[in-house]
Amino acid sequence: MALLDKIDSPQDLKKLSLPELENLCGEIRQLIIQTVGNNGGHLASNLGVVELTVALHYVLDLPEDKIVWDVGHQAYTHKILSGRREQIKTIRQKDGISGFPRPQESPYDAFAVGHASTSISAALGIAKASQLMGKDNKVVAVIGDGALTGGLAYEGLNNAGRLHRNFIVILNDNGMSISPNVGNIARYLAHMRAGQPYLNAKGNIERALENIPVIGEPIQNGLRNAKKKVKNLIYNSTIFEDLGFMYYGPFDGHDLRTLINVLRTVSSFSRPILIHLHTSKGKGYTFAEDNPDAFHGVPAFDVQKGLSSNVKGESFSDVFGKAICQFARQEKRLCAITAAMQIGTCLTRFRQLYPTRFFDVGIAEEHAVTFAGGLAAGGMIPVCAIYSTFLQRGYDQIIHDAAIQQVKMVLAIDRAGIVGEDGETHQGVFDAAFLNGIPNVTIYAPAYYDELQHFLQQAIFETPGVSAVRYPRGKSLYRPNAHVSNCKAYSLYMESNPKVLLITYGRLFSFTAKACERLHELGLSVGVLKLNRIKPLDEGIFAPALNAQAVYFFEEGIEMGGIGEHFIACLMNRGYQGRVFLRGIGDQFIKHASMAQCLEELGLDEESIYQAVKCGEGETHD
Ligand SMILES: Cc1ncc(C[n+]2csc(CCOP(=O)(O)OP(=O)(O)O)c2C)c(N)n1
Repeated sequence: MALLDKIDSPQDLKKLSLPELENLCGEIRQLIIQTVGNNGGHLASNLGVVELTVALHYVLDLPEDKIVWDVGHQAYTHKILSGRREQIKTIRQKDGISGFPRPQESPYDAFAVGHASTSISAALGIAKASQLMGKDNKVVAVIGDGALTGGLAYEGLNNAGRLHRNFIVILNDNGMSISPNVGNIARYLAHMRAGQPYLNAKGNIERALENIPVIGEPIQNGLRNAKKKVKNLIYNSTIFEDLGFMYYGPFDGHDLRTLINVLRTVSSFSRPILIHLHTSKGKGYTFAEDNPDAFHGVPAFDVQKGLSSNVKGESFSDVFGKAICQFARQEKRLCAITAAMQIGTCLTRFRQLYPTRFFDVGIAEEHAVTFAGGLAAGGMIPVCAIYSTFLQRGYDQIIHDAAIQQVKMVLAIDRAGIVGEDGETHQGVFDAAFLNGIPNVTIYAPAYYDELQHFLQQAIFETPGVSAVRYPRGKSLYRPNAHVSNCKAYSLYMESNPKVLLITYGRLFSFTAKACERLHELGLSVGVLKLNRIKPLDEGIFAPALNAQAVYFFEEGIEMGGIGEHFIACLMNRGYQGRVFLRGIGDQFIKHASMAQCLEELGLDEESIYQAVKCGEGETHD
């Protein structure tokens, strides 16, 4: 890593020649591949923006100038070049650096990110603030073609087009979201990239750049002329120009020389600019180039062997994917909707079997929910499979376009609870609380695969209104032999009328049950109430709690407004006088670490649950 060892800040980069910069890109790629091989993370997207990031760091004056990365999953090169080269080996690990930009981590990270399509709006706000404060720094938003399928991106473009200052949006177009990109904007971009007239025009642009050794006015003219040719040959104008941007591209996003020249040139324009780059996801690592969707986000893997070395095993998402195919065979009105997460939510098989009833709507969770509302109003039974964290985007839609409509739809909420390494922006810890207050919504919280299948079936075939079935990331955990789930609204484990009642739902049942077994061995009268339907709470649920001397509620979700708080309020309303203890997630965001480490830190692992009850027990009994 001869060159990279010398780069401690973007200033060091500026000392390198173009060939050195090109070699540096190779070194960065190796470091990223090795790091993701060791730690897991987002590989293909990062390999696609190495040259772009080097060019940005080379041309801009960071951290005075600002780069806002969309999603932020592609910012590894940015981290490596901005003083975090050594720390990159700790990425996504407990106490290490985050897998996404975080201003708390570095002044080079302009905006915290993890969810898609925010970059243009955030960068516009930063640019406007600079303008109001009399600064003339450059502000750049880097957005992928996938993130450009999200409505927020257009809200940003719509407003940014009116700006009277330099404002650069870089469209990193690789034709891929996680899976191949969808929708007509994707087709439009593909047409711009690959159409015959474009190739001629692209040749002209590249020739213009090739032939002009100096930076500045001549290149500007070359770009303008080439752009006019593109315009005249194919379009009256591009959508971006209609929105008030000067459009330049498409350029080869791996051609460092072109990138540097184009960036230098447009940096002097006092207008919003959109630079369209064509990049390859996974560039430089054959396994990822051949299979960019599989290498989008990966667990640790053997760099020499690729992903084949990983044996994954069944997960909740797999079980959902199989179950929904089975139900679709029985029920012809059943539709499945994903917001660009076909692979993650395991809907690939459904797409193959029922292509007309499958909808990948792009990174558009708001649309997904409202579209589902429309499908339901039209007589279909939609199932929206969305990760808990991304469903936050669709909150008003759940209220306004689903619950108020009194239509029947199912929200299959994947990654509900702690997700681990993706960290703050991705933890699925809000959904139970934010859904709990919405009328006409039923929420199921299965802890095991058969329960997921059962409650999904119930939601699809029986429950009226909006049903949410929420299930965690990964595999099902410990299941006590003696506990036979009856798939009712709740079940009791160990003792049906214990003095100490532990209450929980979802994955935490596994830990709570184990803790309960250990407490039982100490001779305590203790049992677990497992909630399967967390909204509405069944009246029968309160009887064992009212009889207990102490009630402990453990929740893998936020405490404030959560199910535990609601349960305890219900208990108090019924005159409960015993001791109550609630442990959920307090007023904080949960940083990246493994799922187990996060749960331990939150006091929601088996040992912490055991200790909490063991220590509190003496006060209430004897
Ligand atoms: C609101 C939201 N929904 C879903 C995701 C999951 N997600 C992360 S990256 C990604 C694809 C992004 O594609 P693109 O913007 O083209 O970037 P690329 O990875 O291709 O470089 C998706 C769907 C997300 N981060 N945010």
